[in-house]
Amino acid sequence: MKPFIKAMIVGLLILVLSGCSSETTSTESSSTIGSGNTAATDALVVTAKNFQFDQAEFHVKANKALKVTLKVPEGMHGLSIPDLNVSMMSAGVMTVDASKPGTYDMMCSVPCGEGHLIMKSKLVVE
Ligand SMILES: [Cu+2]
Repeated sequence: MKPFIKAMIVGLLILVLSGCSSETTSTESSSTIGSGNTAATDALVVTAKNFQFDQAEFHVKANKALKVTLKVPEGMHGLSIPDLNVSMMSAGVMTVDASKPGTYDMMCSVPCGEGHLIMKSKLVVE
């Protein structure tokens, strides 16, 4: 009886684990929002959470008056893009001159906790 129960538990575990991993792969493919979403947009919308931005790479079209929106649904975060003079200490909207194509560093500007130093993304101005 005991080995049978053991086998059932192992079987269940395998079912649960494989269920989990297939879920992970499906969320992974859909959360390729990260670097997969490379279509350049007219405005920059960034969501900051503990402890990452919603995309590893943001793509925008070169724009003399680029609207930058920062959303902070979780924690305390800011957004800094030094080369574009973006400095936001909390959620908000600002307009910046992003007329020069290039790749810009983005980082969190608020010491938000243990993950602060890894809160980095890239902004690609096309
Ligand atoms: Cu931070």
